[in-house]
Amino acid sequence: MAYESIIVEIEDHVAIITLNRPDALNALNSQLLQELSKALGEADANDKVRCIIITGSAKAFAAGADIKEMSDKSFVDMYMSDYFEPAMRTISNVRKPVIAAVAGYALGGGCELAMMCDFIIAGENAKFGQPEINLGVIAGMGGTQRLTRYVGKAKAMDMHLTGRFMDAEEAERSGLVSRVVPPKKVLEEARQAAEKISEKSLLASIAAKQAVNRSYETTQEEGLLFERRLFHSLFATEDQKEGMSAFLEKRSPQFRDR
Ligand code: CO8
Repeated sequence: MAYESIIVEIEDHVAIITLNRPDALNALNSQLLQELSKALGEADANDKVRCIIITGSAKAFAAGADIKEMSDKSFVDMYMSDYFEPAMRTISNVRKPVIAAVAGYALGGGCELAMMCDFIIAGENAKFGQPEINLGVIAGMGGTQRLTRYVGKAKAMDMHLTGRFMDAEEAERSGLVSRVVPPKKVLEEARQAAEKISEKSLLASIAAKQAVNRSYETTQEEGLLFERRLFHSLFATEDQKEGMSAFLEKRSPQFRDR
């Protein structure tokens, strides 16, 4: 399918999805989110792809949901269409690892989209924020829930109530992003991380992702049991035998996702 609001490239085992609405700082509208969720579904189903990167431009990852598209909508429009919900569900249910490579603004829905990814690599110029309060609304794509879990109540409340932006240094210090690099190196850093992930067994990567995500959904005891059962189940795979044999034989493993 030809996309208009995103660009999809597959390099080796990595699908790179670039948000591409430069005139609107990659604001997220219905079309972009539908295209993004379709592209993510295709990448998830593509056997060649082992890791996915979502990125934007040097100035903006995404400056939020498209205010022009939303401004005239009524409660009934929003409620009956369950605005953005199907796309958000698809995006956050991708099974393969997804990295957000963020340079510039990641605001509102843009910050929320980055948080739907498995981890965020940020450029030094990145700015995260939930400025919806300035528009007379609140976050609607998970910002009150995910940001609070990732950076804690104090900073989440501060950002949601004042609308202030968090720079990359503060975001790394607060646990929102995993790495900060010079803006020009954001995509390269994400690509290197994606290539490293692509070398692993995809079975183990998916299990790791599911287990970490489960920690946000359940008690520690249940989470520990879930982790243990996944760990046990990986002993049914050829990749576990290969990984451990390779270590003992002092060679690199050749994982086959079996
Ligand atoms: N929506 C639509 N257009 C936008 C958006 C946006 N979110 N952000 C920027 N643009 C457009 C501007 O209108 C402008 O277009 P034009 O040239 O046609 O006037 C162009 O992008 C460039 O923007 P600026 O001229 O404003 O650029 P600056 O460098 O001066 O400022 C900022 C950059 C600070 C990022 C500024 O553009 C800004 O504050 N943008 C809005 C940020 C914001 O409020 N985001 C939150 C939006 S609401 C939201 O995300 C809710 C998500 C929940 C949805 C839930 C559904 C269930």
